[in-house]
Amino acid sequence: MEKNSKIYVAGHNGMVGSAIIRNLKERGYTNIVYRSSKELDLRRQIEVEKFFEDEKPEYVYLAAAKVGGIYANNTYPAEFIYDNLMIETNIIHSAYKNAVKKLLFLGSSCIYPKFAQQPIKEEYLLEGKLEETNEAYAIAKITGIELCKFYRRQYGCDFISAMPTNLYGINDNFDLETSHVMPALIRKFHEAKINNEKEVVMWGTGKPKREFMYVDDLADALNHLMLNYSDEIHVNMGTGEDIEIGELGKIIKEVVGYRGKIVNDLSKPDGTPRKLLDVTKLKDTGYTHKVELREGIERVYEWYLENK
Ligand code: GFB
Repeated sequence: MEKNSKIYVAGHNGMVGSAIIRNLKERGYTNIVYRSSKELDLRRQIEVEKFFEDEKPEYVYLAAAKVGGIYANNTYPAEFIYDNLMIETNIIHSAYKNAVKKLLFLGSSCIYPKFAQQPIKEEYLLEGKLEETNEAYAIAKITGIELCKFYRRQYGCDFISAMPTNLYGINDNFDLETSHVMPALIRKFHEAKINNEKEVVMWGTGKPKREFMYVDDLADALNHLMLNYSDEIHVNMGTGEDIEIGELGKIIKEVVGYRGKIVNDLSKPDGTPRKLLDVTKLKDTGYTHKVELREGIERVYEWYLENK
């Protein structure tokens, strides 16, 4: 990938897409194209085909997706499977048709079986039943991996896939219904502090464990992969460390400076008990994460205060 190669970042307004663009610019890439979802509806084949024919990007980052936390995944499964399947299929097929030199597809650690052995190696894909709350999203993301694999096998396309763990960072979605746990808790603790509320409600038992990666670390790792990896097996992206959700709540509470109580809403689902990724493959390419959890939370809270 040359500094003036034409690079298309699909999903540039999202948390991940915007971090990829920041990292590409830091690395000196100058020819980046993108379209907002208003300008280009990636679910519409005809629009995607026209975009690729007109723009002829050489490199593609497929970071566009319908994403959300446990409640959104569980409540809108038809939207999660339809939108993601259409986006992936349209972009991957158009990338093949227009001779894209390399494409990087982004999935999620929820593709693995609910009770996968920990830490989860890439090879454990499709070895067991999925977690029910995000089955629709997981099926769509597994299909994306398989599309890249089979386009590589049949047509020789250099399409690779990365499976990030739970991500957090600036430009996240802070809507309490559709967001992931990290932005939800930052907002809840902050609002409780400002309004002198006695307690903050956390969903579920607080016992599930999650691994969190700061989005700028992910973006750096993705660009590292784009330059150093070419194979049909997808690559796990994470830090190799996880934490109980209850413990995460305590750290966010401290960072925000909230002094009240935490209570658990047991009517809300826990989701998968644990999904710690085995990141040996990523480390073997020479990459390790830089931002530790507490520092990352402090950065996001600072950003939230300035941008909420
Ligand atoms: O981040 P989260 O929504 O997604 O929830 P998943 C993680 C854990 O935090 C769950 C708990 O056990 C939640 O019950 N939690 C506690 C909360 N309080 C809250 C809260 O206020 N809001 C939220 N959202 N959670 C998603 C998948 O799973 O993660 C997606 O549904 C995707 O498909 C994504 O894989 C990375 O980690 O459970």
